[in-house]
Amino acid sequence: MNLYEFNVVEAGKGLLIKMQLLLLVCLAVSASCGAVHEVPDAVVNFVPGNNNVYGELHLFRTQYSGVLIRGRVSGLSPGQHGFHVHAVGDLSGKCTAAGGHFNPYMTTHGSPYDANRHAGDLGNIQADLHGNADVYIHDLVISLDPASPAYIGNLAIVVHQGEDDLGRGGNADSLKTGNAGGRAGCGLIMPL
Ligand SMILES: [Cu+2]
Ligand SMILES: [Zn+2]
Repeated sequence: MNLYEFNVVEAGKGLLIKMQLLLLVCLAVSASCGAVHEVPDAVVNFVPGNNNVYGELHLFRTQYSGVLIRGRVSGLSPGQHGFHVHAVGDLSGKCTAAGGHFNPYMTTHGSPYDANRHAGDLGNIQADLHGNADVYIHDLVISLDPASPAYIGNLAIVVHQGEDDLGRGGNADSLKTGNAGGRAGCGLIMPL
């Protein structure tokens, strides 16, 4: 083959290798590559409650149902922190105006993996020694579809000072709040 033909063949090989690499990166980054578009469907900016919490979350509608939440919450104490969607999109009074857990199906409090859970029950997020919690949650109960009873647009996300016991605390409050304690910070779920 002449030099031109050689270059075409090599260029083709290069492209194939690039495509294979892209596929590998795609698989490595996310098991659901392609299911999630990069422009978020909603964002949350945290404001302080009882702690000087800050941070930003991006929320994505996922392909069939549910919501992917990813981002970082900072200004927490190290350890586990209850993390919920609350029923009222009002952050005033150090997050107390956000009301109780978002509960459109009138159930008891639980873990995200329980059949009996508030729609807003997203479990705990883990803060490191610097007080930063990286969040990556794919929940199938909450929704960013305005037609769903579990639509969370314009509601609030609250991060608590303590750990959510996920309904296993053995007392009445465990089945209401998870005994997650005060409200460290909160943010409005703003649809884009
Ligand atoms: Cu809460
Ligand atoms: Zn709850």
